[in-house]
Amino acid sequence: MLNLVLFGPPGAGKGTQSAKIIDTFGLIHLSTGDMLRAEKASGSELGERVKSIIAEGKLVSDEIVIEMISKRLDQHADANGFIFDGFPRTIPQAEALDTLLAEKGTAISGMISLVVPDEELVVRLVKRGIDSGRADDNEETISKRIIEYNEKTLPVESYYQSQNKLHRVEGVGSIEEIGQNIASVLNELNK
Ligand code: B4P
Repeated sequence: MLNLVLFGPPGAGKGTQSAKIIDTFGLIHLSTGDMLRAEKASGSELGERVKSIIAEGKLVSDEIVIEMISKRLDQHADANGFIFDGFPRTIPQAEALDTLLAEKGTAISGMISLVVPDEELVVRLVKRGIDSGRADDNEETISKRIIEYNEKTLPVESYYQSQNKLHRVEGVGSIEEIGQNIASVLNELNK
């Protein structure tokens, strides 16, 4: 199985690059951001609870996102592999993912960490906010998301580095070029 963690700050291009990778490598795409937005849109009780957390640029609780991922892994028991997009975002989430995969006799193959400077992230996300109307893509919330990322999420990169699974990829350039650089890493991991 090829199980990939696609990592990076908000707006690094995780969602954008996932779309390309799933087609090429036949992986199941699990994006906690997409799952949480679907909950919000459905008007469920969980959706109501996470709405204000996302609007404030904070992270949703580990318990909620781990439960969502666990359910999806069970639903796709016969998958070729998974791409985890925007998950894990904290060390407890990374530890929980290792446990869930070990229970299924598999493990993370590697982490791709997209490297993008803060100024570029703000430009991209403000533009997306204007184009798509996503409520958390405004300058104030974007700054809070970047602070939250630096405090709680960045340590996850070291977690995978200590397992010799970290692969940093330059996240500035054309979407195609970045996609090719990611594909070269995945081809190595898939051997
Ligand atoms: P996410 O949905 O994961 O959002 P993101 O980090 O903003 O997006 P991503 O990096 O995928 O950027 P994209 O490709 O779209 O999270 C949203 C919120 O959900 C979080 O703030 C948090 O509250 C909550 N959440 C999610 N997962 C959680 C978890 N595990 N634990 C707790 N809370 C969680 O790219 C952004 C823009 O850049 C796009 O407009 C794109 O077109 C553009 N772009 C992409 N690549 C480009 C390139 N090479 N050049 C120029 N522009 C590019």
